[in-house]
Amino acid sequence: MTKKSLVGIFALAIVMASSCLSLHDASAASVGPSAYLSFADSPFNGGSFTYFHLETFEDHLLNTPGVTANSGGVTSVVFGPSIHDSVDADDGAIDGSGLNGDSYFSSSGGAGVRFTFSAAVLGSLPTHAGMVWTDGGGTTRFEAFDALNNSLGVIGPVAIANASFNGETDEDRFFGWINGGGISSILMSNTGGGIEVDHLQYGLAGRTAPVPEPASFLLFASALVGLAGWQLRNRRAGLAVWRKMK
Ligand SMILES: [Ca+2]
Ligand SMILES: [Ca+2]
Ligand SMILES: [Ca+2]
Ligand SMILES: [Ca+2]
Repeated sequence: MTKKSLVGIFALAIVMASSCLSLHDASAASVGPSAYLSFADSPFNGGSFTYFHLETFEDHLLNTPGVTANSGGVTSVVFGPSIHDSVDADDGAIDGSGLNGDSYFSSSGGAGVRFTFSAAVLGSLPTHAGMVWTDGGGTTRFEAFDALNNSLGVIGPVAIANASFNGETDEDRFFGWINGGGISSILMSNTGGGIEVDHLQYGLAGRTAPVPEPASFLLFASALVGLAGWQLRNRRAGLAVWRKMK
């Protein structure tokens, strides 16, 4: 093995190792905020997905597969039977009010609500994830995280909240992210009062097989380095034998 090819193997190993440490796909992009009165307004509506889940909370449960929340609960359960701020269409009529639908509520808007996805349950982390902010105070902020839990970026803070907490839907906005390398969680917060969100949605697009885990990339890269080292040792041993024979 020549010195040149050894350098090549080392370079390849470094590229492979570094590619697994950065799981931000070149096509990664934020989506929104955009006005949202029904799923027809979703930027993800009509996309081609291997799987796609939409949680409207109209069954009063957070029970779409492979997702958990770090705080709060379904509004009708943790807040009470009235003053819900659902996505407008969920009560059967786009009429400027979400009072008769259900949503997801947490009492600390500042801490926000983080939804975390399970690759084990879903087969692969979603490449598309988002939710609709429906109520709260102050300014609103959305953040998404990649497969290694590094931030993909932040949308906002944006001033979208009106001064009322009575189910109005003209303030409701969709926030989301797309990342080919997978999204592990999304976090929504606002600076005043509680927070209410709805239409949590997430899907896998653009690939059908799971992305190899970082560990296997590292294993492959270190195997290449090991092979290069073995070749180098063999070459030196060969040279020593050849010199002795001379
Ligand atoms: Ca709803
Ligand atoms: Ca309505
Ligand atoms: Ca609202
Ligand atoms: Ca409001």
